[in-house]
Amino acid sequence: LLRHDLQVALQQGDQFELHYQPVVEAGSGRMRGLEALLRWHHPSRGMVPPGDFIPLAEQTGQIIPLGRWVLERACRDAAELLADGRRMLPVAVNISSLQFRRDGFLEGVQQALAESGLPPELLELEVTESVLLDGADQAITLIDRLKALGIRVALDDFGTGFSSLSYLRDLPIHKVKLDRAFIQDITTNRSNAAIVEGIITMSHHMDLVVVAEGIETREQQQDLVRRQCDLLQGYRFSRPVPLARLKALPDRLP
Ligand code: G
Ligand code: G
Ligand code: MN
Ligand code: NA
Repeated sequence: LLRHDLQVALQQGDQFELHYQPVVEAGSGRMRGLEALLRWHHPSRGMVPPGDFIPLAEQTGQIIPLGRWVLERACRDAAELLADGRRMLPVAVNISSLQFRRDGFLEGVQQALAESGLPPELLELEVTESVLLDGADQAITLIDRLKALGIRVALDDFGTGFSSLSYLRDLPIHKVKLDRAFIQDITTNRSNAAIVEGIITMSHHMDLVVVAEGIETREQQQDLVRRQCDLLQGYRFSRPVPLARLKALPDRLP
């Protein structure tokens, strides 16, 4: 049923919306980037969270047109922010592994950039380690090609799932995003604190930028500043918000 509804939504287009969550500089709270997060306003069920329909869209292949829509909209919105003149913020788009590995992905990205006029340096793609699933070499080649175009790639949800430390070494990525599972209890759980500290140190030695996700408290922020984390994201600074509300946020959060 949801599958059919998703098909209708894809044809109509106006049931989807992107919300944007700020990513801030750890110490100052200054806005340094955005992550685009997909929202589906279902005509009868109301808001369906992405966790409920992204896996379905991956199963049915609908993630391809859906992912394309997200990419195009995010590029247009970021170009609009740039044109407004007040802010030059890179926008990060979550890319499903299926979408990433599909023929023509790179061309689709280039097209979204060309149509929106967004400079490639302002687009970031968030992938998870599952892009390596069948064929690490292919993923590495693709990331290299994106990089050559000026597009950055971040490794999302790092530290959970099947993340291997060797991915940090082998993938030509720009940034690592620490999963919020490590952040939640960082001020009380010494093991999680040790893992976070280790990943930050290691990433910096590899010239990778580190983002911690799911920051909700001032204590968590202070802890991560002390551990030299570069960027932070979480409800402490802002929830994901529609573009209009994002535009109204101050440059410095919270
Ligand atoms: O706010 P949050 O509920 O938005 O997101 C839940 C999950 O859905 C996260 O893992 C996030 O990466 C994923 N997600 C959100 N938006 C998108 C999107 O546009 N594409 C893909 N592939 N995943 C997304
Ligand atoms: O997997 P990914 O990192 O793309 O998912 C981001 C998800 O995390 C989104 O669902 C977003 O709404 C959620 N999120 C962002 N900030 C916070 C936070 O501070 N606390 C919690 N619990 N969730 C958050
Ligand atoms: Mn993400
Ligand atoms: Na994440």
